[in-house]
Amino acid sequence: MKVKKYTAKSLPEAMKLVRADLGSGAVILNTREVQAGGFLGFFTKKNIEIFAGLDQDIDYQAQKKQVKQVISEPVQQVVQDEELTKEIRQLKKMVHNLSVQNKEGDSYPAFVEQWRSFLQVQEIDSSISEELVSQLNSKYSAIDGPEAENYDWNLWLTNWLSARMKKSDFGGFHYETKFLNLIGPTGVGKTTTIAKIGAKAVLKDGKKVAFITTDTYRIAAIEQLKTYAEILNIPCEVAYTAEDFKKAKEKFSDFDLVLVDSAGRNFLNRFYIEELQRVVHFDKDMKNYLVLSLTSKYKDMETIYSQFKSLPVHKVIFTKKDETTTFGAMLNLAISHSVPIGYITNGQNVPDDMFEADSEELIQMLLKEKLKHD
Ligand SMILES: Nc1nc2c(ncn2[C@@H]2O[C@H](COP(=O)(O)OP(=O)(O)OP(=O)(O)O)[C@@H](O)[C@H]2O)c(=O)[nH]1
Ligand SMILES: [Mg+2]
Repeated sequence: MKVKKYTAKSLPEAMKLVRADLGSGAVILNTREVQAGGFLGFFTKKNIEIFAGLDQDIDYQAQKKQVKQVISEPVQQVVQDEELTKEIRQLKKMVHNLSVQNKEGDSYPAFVEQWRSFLQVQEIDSSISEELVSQLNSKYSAIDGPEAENYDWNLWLTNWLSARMKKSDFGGFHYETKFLNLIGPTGVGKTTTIAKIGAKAVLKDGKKVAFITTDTYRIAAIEQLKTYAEILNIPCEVAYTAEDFKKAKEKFSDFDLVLVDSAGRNFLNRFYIEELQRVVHFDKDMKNYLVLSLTSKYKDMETIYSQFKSLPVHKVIFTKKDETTTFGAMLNLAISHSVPIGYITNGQNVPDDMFEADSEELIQMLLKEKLKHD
């Protein structure tokens, strides 16, 4: 490139000189103010100096011609547009597959990152999700290309999660023992769920059912269970002491199912578990179902589960599915602690808003949320 210097009194004037000399293809490289004339620093004038050049590698005339041609040849324009669209599509795909840096510094394609962020939003425990995402990444890299777009990733994830769950004991209570005890934190829906299970046993299965409540902490709690008992026309005993509890058990020894309600307490505190054990005799003819609300935090659920583990907990019931869109906790407990899930409740209506849990269905509940996430 040839570079020339132009000096004028003002910038517009200097630009005029450049344009006249080099034409509209001129490139301005630098402009500066300079002092001109004067005597001993007095009476000086300000001038503008422009350094400009003409890049001879760029054939402006040829470019002009090209533009004219494109305008005068619409067919060629269409071809060019199609090529451009193709290029944009390719670029989009490249961006889609572009690697992004994750927190741990590992690098996954955007497709895998999307799943990773979804699993995080769903509160899948990192001990599970990291392994899942790493294997998903291996699978994705192995397939690669357009086939990856059509691959049934939902099925792949279903199989992966399903293989890690202890499925043998999923589902509801099938009269394997006489006594079913529901325990869990305050307000999760223990009493309502007892009413739902009791109603199903009486109305659908035609069983002889009774209630025992050890929740003498609140008067209203006794009334609540007694009301359900009256509606179902079944007996209900209140056990204030271990002796009362033993007597009630004996009284209902020829019943098909005895549902035991208990007071909701802050079971993060072990004291309340010991308090419960003072009244309820947790022997082997009793199944203990831990009731947890899906609206709670997984870490708290895990702590409560660990506190109760020694009873032991035979199954978990998850309540209030209708009040959340986050289902990771269910899968975390089922996978990390091999806890079978008995029922899921999804509303306040007795007895309708409850269904028996099935491992495949739990996974589908999670995957349905992926559609909303994308
Ligand atoms: N949205 C929704 N609400 C529920 C569900 N199950 C129970 N509930 C409501 O949760 C509230 C508490 O239910 P309870 O059955 O009294 O809970 P609890 O665990 O026995 O409570 P405490 O005995 O006080 O610890 C009530 O308003 C129920 O109607 C459910 O699946 N979904
Ligand atoms: Mg209750």
